[in-house]
Amino acid sequence: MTAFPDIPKIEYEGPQSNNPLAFRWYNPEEIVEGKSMREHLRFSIVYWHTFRGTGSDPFGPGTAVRPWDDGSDSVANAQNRARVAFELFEKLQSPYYAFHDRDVAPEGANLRETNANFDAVADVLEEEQQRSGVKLLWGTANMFSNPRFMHGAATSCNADVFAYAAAQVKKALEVTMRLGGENYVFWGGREGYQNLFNTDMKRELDHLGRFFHLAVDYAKEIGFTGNFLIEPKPKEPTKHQYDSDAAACLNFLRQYDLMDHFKLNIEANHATLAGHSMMHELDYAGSQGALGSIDANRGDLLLGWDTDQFPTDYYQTTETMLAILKYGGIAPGGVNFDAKVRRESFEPIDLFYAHIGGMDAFAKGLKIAAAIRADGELQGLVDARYSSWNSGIGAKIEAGAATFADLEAYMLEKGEPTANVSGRQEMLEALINRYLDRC
Ligand code: XLS
Ligand code: CA
Ligand code: CA
Repeated sequence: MTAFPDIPKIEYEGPQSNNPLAFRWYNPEEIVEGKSMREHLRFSIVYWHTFRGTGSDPFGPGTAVRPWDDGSDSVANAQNRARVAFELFEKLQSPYYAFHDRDVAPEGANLRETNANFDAVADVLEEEQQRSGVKLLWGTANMFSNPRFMHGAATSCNADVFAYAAAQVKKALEVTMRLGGENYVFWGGREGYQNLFNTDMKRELDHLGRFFHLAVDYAKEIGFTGNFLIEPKPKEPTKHQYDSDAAACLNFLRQYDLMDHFKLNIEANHATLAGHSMMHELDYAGSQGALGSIDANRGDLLLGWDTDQFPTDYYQTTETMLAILKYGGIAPGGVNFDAKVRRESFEPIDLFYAHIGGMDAFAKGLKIAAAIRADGELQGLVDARYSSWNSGIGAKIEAGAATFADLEAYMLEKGEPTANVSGRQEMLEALINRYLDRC
């Protein structure tokens, strides 16, 4: 039984290919900076958009045609869907996938039944992982869709909801560990507020800190050694999410003494919603040793919400790969396509076109970034820009060996700073384009 009878395994055909069912840039075995593209990019496909997305929007119902799905909430349908998912992962040569607990298995009448459903589908996921060699990049718990989470999960005003969320994460961690998941993600779906008049922010933040400590303790207890990742997002569904951007997350982790246990999962569309670029968020996290993984997608310049579109812009993938290479790679994280096909792209084959385009855009971004690094021209200009810090007064300040009084004495003697030099922004932007042209 195949769900995609007309779609072959997607192979690399090179940049000249006109075949939309072939890779033009993603050549898994190709070596870049001493590692294969497969190892650099660690692509992952998400279960939620690709297998549970229907194309519905606030103005109309789903449009997606998914012949393998009987539309029911049965465990049998979920198990069958899991087998179809692995056919797609394999055909796209994706080494990883990621899921929420509720994407893969339906909720039952109570927590006990829900957990049993999850186990029954995890049996199939385990079997399919073993058969295909596709691995789990990360698991997570959906603590935002069910109405019980209307006020949040760990930050709910209702203590019972905190307890339910704890039980849910406990189970999701167990299943993630059973499936060899290399990371576990916390995206604070409704961990924020709509209105401060009814919100005790301090108490909610304390509860969130407590929740993460409980997760760390339980991971230790069961021997889960994967990375814990927090995924920043500034808003949607709440007007303010506590994990609003990389800086807010890192401040929170420090405040609650969690820095040793968490890194960040940076998503492109969330960065732009926060008023930052993806490169900014990656640099912010990376410079503090907290870059864990990325959710690869993009927003739309003209739409102010989380559109989760597939990344196709070479400029953005180049920026992203420059940051990833700068911080020594993304493993054990990956490039996870948290992206969905548009409502109008309703046929199964669109799932393939979308991922191929995204994978190619990242492979090309990797090649461009590696070429920029190999020539060293960009880095040379940055190094020169900061050269005043390498000796003399700059080196003294960096070493912590200069007081305010020393600096005053230095400047009284010198009179005026050495003349500034141009930042050369336009020249550098043209330089980046040169590499985009040539790769
Ligand atoms: C939603 C988030 C979500 C997380 C996983 O905006 O991107 O999908 O990645 O819960
Ligand atoms: Ca995401
Ligand atoms: Ca998103």
